[in-house]
Amino acid sequence: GIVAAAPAQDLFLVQSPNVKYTEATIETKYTYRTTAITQNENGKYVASPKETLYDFKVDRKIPKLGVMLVGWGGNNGTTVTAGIIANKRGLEWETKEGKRGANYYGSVIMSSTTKLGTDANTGKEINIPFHDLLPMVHPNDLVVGGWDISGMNLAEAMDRAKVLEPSLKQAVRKEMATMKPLPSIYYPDFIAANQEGRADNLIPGSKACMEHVEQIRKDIQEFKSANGLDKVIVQWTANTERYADIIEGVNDTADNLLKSIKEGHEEVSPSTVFAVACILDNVPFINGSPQNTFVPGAIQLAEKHGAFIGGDDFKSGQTKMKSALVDFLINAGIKLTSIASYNHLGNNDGMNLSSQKQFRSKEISKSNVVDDMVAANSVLYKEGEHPDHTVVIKYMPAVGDDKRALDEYYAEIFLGGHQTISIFNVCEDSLLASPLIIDLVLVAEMMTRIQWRAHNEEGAKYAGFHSVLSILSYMLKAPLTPTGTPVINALAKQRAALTNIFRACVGLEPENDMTLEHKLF
Ligand code: NAI
Ligand code: DG6
Repeated sequence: GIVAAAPAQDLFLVQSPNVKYTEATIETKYTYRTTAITQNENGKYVASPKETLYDFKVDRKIPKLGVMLVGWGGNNGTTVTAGIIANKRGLEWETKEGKRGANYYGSVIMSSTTKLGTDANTGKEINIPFHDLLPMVHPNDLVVGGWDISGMNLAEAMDRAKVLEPSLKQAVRKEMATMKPLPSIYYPDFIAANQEGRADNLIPGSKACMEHVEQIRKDIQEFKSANGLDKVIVQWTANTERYADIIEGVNDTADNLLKSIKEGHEEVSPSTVFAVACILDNVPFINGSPQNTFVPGAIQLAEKHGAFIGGDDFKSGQTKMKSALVDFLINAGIKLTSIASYNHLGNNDGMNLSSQKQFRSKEISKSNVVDDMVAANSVLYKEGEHPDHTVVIKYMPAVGDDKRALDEYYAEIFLGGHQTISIFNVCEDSLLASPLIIDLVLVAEMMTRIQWRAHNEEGAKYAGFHSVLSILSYMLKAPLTPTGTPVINALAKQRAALTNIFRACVGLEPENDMTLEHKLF
């Protein structure tokens, strides 16, 4: 292997003729193996193993990173901020169940492991924290900021959220009280009318305009320089908006979208204005809510600027279970025939979703999450056949942030029998979503430091991944993918894509569970 510089801070080193470490980079020559299918004249599939050679280059310098949340004063915004402070300070606090300490449970990057390989002597699996696969930012080092239409400081907003234990709140209160969201843009028609009461921290103007775009760009630049940051990532964790109509000449192309913002067209949403501001400055923008922020014009603009975008809608509790369970059922050859998904919650998100247009955005993102698994099984489902699927959300103030999700999965088994699975899932919503916010930031940032090129192209320049970061799918209910490419909802596949792309960047084969070493001797 060509080891130019031992990776002192790294947990492992790859010794291979295809991997080269320099002070600044990890460079790999990677063979991507797929199977190309054609059909011959008899209609028979012909499967041909295919190899494509890529070069990957990883920038090893970990930047000082900032994250700006739109909706910083909300339940997710305050919870993730308090969580990072608690971890940074290694806090412990008393609860009725005894002492609890800060952790990053629920973060796939911080709290899950991945198999590095097999011990050459003992044959045992060696697993390492996911975070150690590549030189990633540590969440304790994140600088958090953001905007909110509500001007409450983060300590008061954390009380309003009713998520954290009083003893934990007490420990972070002083620092949180110094944090105040920047004023934001508020176009009342896009979120529920019941949100009006908290809109007291506003940039003037109630429809899209270039001044709003420019103000957001300025806010990001100022945050960056005030905190001495190398990079910023922006995430929408503000209220779910209604869908924007897609109108020819308005938001269908990048130029039309920019023109519509200039002209103050009423169909441009606040989240799209934030996305455009970020795209223009190459700041990665991730949408954690279900609305169609990324209208075709926004996607085209991102592609033009080579800016990273990702979305939509955090996949935290009920849907994460669904995308694991349905994957299991259908891959077990069990014919799922219906899913009834009901949930009630009592936080501000629930109140916003009690309004029909905003609920509709959520209903759409929660409903399409099994399509790929169904379509992949032509033994169980005929062309166009689909399990019944219904999604109900009710606002129930008493349960606060502790959403109750009740799901019934009804399936057909052997010889006309039935399997009925009933799930009662208490999802502490913001405690499930906060680690996803962190994962999205860490992965999106990492992707800004990975480049690729076709291996055999003489003098070819390295390029970044496609603007639409579908690698973020694991954390999202309705993954945005490059136009015309498949959407993968199955949780296991999403995790495999994330793991194996990261492995490829250090020259390791995809994780496989063949364990032939334990079977062929
Ligand atoms: P929340 O209602 O507590 O927080 C949203 C915040 O956004 C509020 O403080 C509100 O004042 C602010 N806001 C609204 N419009 C704004 C704008 N234009 N600019 C800046 N701030 C604005 O809601 P929560 O629970 O924090 O959830 C946030 C979003 O994440 C919701 O859209 C929710 O549907 C979505 N989500 C939440 C998940 C969870 O498990 N908690 C999972 C999936 C998605
Ligand atoms: C009720 O469904 C409110 C929603 O905002 C969810 O809590 C959120 O989208 C998380 O959904 P899920 O299905 O991933 O638990």
